[in-house]
Amino acid sequence: MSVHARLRHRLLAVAAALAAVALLLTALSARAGATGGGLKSLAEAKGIYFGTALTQGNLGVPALTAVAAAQFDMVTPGNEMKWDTTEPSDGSYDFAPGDQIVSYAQANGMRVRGHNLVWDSQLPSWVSSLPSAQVQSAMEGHITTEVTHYRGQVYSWDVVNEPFNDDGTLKQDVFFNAMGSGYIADALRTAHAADPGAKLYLNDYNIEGENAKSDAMYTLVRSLKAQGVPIDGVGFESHFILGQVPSTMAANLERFTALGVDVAVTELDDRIPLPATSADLAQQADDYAAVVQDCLAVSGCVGVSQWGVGDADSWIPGTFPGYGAATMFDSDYQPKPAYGAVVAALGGSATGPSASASASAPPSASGSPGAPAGGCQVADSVDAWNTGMTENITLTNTGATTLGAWSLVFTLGGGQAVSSTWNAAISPSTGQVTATNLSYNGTLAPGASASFGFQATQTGDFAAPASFSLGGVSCVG
Ligand code: G2I
Repeated sequence: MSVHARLRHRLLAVAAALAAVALLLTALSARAGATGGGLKSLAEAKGIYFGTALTQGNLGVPALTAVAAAQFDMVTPGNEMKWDTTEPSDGSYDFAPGDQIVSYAQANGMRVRGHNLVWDSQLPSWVSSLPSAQVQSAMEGHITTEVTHYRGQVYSWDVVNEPFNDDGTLKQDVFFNAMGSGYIADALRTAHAADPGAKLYLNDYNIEGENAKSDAMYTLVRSLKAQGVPIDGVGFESHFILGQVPSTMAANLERFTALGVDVAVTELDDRIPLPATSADLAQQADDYAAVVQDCLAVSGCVGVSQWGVGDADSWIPGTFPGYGAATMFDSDYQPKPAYGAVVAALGGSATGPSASASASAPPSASGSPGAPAGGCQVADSVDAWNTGMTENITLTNTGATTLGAWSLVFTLGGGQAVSSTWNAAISPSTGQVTATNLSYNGTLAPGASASFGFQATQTGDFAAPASFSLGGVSCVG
């Protein structure tokens, strides 16, 4: 071979290798069902962030960190910045676990929500048993040392965490008992002095809708603002139960922003009584979409964070026995319907899988592709607002044979036009349409279900899709 021919041969080999890598990466992202830039790039295009909680243990799980790095641009340490970790005994500090989370975040282009400085839980006993006269200096010393350590490295601090009882009274914890309600202003002023650049938050749960507890938080924030206390934001934890996202959430967030503070969804999850059915997962998709839509509807809502990456990492099963499946990713880090619904709510479409659906044939199982070989059942739910709607559909194979692929035909209401899809390809966008499985959800054993959905624009007709059929046979509603 001449020198030129050898060079050409080598270049071709390199080009072929690069093409193979590109193909592999495309296939991998399609399998993950992820949009190219993940939730974070869709969120950033809307002017918000999308975060997750991470613990030190999580950093050693490659499947978890792959999803975290691809999807999220904000990290909250799950436990590593809490008082019991950072100052387990008086004046002796350990920032190594928190530093590890911060390094991971920095290496992956993510910001950090510092969590948290003052809380009655995960509080070492040396603090809770201090004589009242020593509590203020212990609190101020802890805040000053920790905030100074992370100065310039955190986007925000949850300065006081969960100060309220559900009835709107302040918890009678060691801080309140020593200093009265003034401990909150004191904590905020102390944090501000240590890092004037960090956004300072109060964070709590069960304040997402309008109720006695959120009224109390509202009154507190209004009074802090009136006194010139440095407070920048309120965190709404958003630990929801399936189907119970409060309808007043957007209005509630809005009233806080009118006080001149940011708001954020800080610890989102949505717990399901186990085992989760496909209808539950469709409801969960609606719940997640509703929360994201509520944040997007409020101009001072700066971002949404989920509490943990996948169902395997969630605190829910340990704290609420019988409940789980609370996140957007299953225990193998595969996206659940809630993920697709959030993608759609953020204005994206799960293009990865759609693109690959036509390119790669679904794995063939017994039964001819698309033929019902028995029957089908469809459960659907629609969530409409003035100009749009989100629809989640669960198709169940009620026949006796396994389907190797499926194509579900149905009819949209007048004026509805599909703008984005998840877990299926849909065409055309109006009138009678066909939803076709993607590469990863074509196989449906008898009794098995596939959930998919779409977002549509509409002009006043909110009607759910109708006349479902599979292979020319009508499905049971
Ligand atoms: O409880 C859920 C969250 C509610 N809002 C504040 C968050 O900080 C809180 O997070 C959770 C962590 O996800 C859990 O991981 O806070 C729990 C404690 O209140 C954390 O659980 C604790 C366990 O209870 C301890 O037994 C364990 O030693 O985690 C500790 C560290 O793994």
